Amino acid sequence: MLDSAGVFPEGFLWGAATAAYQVEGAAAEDGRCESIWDVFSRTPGRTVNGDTGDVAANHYHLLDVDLALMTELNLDAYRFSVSWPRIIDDDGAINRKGIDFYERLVDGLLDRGITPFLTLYHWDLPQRLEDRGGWANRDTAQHFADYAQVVHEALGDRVHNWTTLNEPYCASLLGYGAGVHAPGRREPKAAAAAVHHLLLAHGMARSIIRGDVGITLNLYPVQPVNPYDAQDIDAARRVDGLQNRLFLDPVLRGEYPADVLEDLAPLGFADHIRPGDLNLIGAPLDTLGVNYYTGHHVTGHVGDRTPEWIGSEHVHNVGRGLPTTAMGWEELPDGLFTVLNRLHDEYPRLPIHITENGAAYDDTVVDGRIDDHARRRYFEQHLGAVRDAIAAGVDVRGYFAWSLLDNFEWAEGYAKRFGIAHVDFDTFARTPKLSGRWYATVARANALPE
Ligand code: IFM
Repeated sequence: MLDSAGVFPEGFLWGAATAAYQVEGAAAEDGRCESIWDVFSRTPGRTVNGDTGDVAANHYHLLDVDLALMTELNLDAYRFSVSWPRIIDDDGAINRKGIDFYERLVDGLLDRGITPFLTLYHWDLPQRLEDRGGWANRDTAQHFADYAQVVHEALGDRVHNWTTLNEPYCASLLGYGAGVHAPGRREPKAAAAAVHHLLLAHGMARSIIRGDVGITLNLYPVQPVNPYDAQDIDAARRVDGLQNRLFLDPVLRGEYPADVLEDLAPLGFADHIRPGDLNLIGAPLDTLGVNYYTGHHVTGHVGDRTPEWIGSEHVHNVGRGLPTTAMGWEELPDGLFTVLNRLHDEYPRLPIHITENGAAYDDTVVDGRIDDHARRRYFEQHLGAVRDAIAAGVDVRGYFAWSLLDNFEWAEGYAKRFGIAHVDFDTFARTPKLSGRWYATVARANALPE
């Protein structure tokens, strides 16, 4: 519990997060093979300016610089993802050089007293597996479990905190349904299959890994535009179903929500579920990772209502006149409190880590400084919501700012900057922004300023 207004519980972890494809670069070095994001981003028209993660923030070559940056920012913990295509080569063999990189990273963190939080899958599926159907193919779950075992054998003696998947919603529905993320497929049936196979992969990996194991979900409060309008109410139910409950319920309760199963029936969703799957998927976890950015305020008066609706843009947001970030996402700090309280009230309770929270803004560099007051305010407001949730009894153990560095923001390329440290993409110089320096003081004090 909190002892005074702005103070966080003792031992609360202050971290920052990145993901392999977004920061590492070195896409064709040391035996790394192609991922779906290499292929997708090189396909004309898929990313803003045709940007790719080939070089990204050059983190692979600037590891020591970035470790020093973490120390400068007073981080207790660093959340990163392992690149599957660096670990297993196209012949299915273990790539020692890929493992070496993560050993250097983990050892460097431990030497500095920074706790590693390792995510096994942050969207960079090896392209060779996509060529065999990707996440729409059940076999991919077994391949993931085999890869998880390799990483666990290499790093399990030093890494205690494990996340199986990051945001399976995006990997399945945005990648295979809406087609705006890799592999860029617009196949609602494949998207439905991908949901289950990703969750199965989570369950299989969970049964292998020892330590503190969790999954990271991107969660949203969802409200109907008109709470008295049946179509808006149903849209809110469906969006909440797809974004939140389709992932929370199997993982935390061992069952899919009945209404979502019904919505997805025309896509043959249930045909993918085999006996025993939900026992694996619903095996108890040690923590839940929550990524939070914004909320949804939805209408049911526009959009596709055919059985294939999950393949289209299925969230029809209506602005509430709130400030928005450069992504066009409404700033809704109270929504983080709502999400955390909902977890506390409606699901079996377990420790929670906020594994991502942050915002893109159009930063400007003036005399070498990036005075990103809007981002600082965003962090302050959202951390206030976390603190309020803890005061209300929710067991939140840590918070990871997204992101440590400006990086490759997927389909948005380098046009959107989320870093608490600025990256000059010509020189790769890192400069802590005002928000980063502020975050460092909060981390050191374990408290928000009065
Ligand atoms: O950059 C992404 C991250 O990879 C996953 N969560 C949301 C972030 C901002 O869009």
